[in-house]
Amino acid sequence: MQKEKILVIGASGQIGVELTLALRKIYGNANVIASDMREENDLLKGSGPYVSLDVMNKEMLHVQVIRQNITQIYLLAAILSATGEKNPGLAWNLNMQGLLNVLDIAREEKLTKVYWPSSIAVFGPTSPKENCPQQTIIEPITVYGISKYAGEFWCNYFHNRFGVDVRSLRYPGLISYKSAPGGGTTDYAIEIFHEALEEKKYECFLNEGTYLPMMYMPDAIKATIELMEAPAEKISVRTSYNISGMSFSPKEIAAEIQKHIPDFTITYKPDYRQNIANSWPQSIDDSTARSDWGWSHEYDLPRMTEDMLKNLQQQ
Ligand code: NAD
Ligand code: AKB
Repeated sequence: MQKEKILVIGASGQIGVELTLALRKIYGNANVIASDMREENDLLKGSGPYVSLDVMNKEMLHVQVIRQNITQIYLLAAILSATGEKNPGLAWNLNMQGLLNVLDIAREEKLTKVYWPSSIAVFGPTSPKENCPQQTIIEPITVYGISKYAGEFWCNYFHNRFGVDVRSLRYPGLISYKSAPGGGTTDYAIEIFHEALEEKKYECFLNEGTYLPMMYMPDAIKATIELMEAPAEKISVRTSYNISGMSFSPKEIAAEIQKHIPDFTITYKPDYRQNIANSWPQSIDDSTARSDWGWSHEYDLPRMTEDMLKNLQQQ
């Protein structure tokens, strides 16, 4: 069997840090190369190789893939929804060209697998709000959502036309305590924990009733690894799979935190991110992922809240 050598691009980000550490446990530290445009995240230091890499520089990326005998790429470099609205051109360029560079190199070098995440941001105001299905009306209103939807079809195209084994998940908002979030609309659900512990109060940039699909990072890492390890014949979706963990509103997560910190208070001051959040579904139907490759989540709101507070207190 071919020995896998993995390149993680965007490894210093919110998902990248935890995914790199999880992959290193499975494939061995030396076989998972972390890379990013920014400096190596402290949590990665000493755990395995790191290279400085700009995914937009296709030539340098290609050189690294050949030099390091890379067989799989996990592409995590992207500009997320809220930051993307501040600089739509930049978001489109990075999110599209970065993916096309990786897919081209994967085809040329016959990589065994590629992972690229999409997002619930592909859905728009005309998609169903409740239990949004795998296949439905998809009319995103953010540049981030447009880039993710286009990216899904590029993945499908490279699979059908060139046989590239590229796999993808539409992550909901991800909640984690290890590394900071990178400029999304769902970031409030992380900020709220830090502020609850440090200030005992939080001013939320979404209004109290804004329900959004969310997932705790351990579930997201589990889903990613399970998808990538599933036999190819189990993968019926070559655009991107819906996956779901929990859904809650700012009011509900605040009430859950108050069970642990009774004097915590929340106020609401919606900004431009409210419009983005309003365009997304409130909950996701992930039955295709469940039946194709056995996906199931572990964390609900109470369990995630307890674990977040425990770990942040220890930090
Ligand atoms: P992040 O912003 O925390 O991390 C992205 C990393 O990419 C950063 O470390 C950044 O320095 C790096 N990067 C940016 N430009 C680069 C370039 N040109 N070359 C190399 N590296 C570059 O993002 P994240 O939250 O970890 O998200 C990772 C992926 O998952 C993205 O595709 C994102 O759209 C997707 N996703 C994230 C969430 C979430 O809630 N975090 C939800 C849905 C989808
Ligand atoms: C964001 O809010 O932009 C991300 C996402 C849901 O893709 N967390």
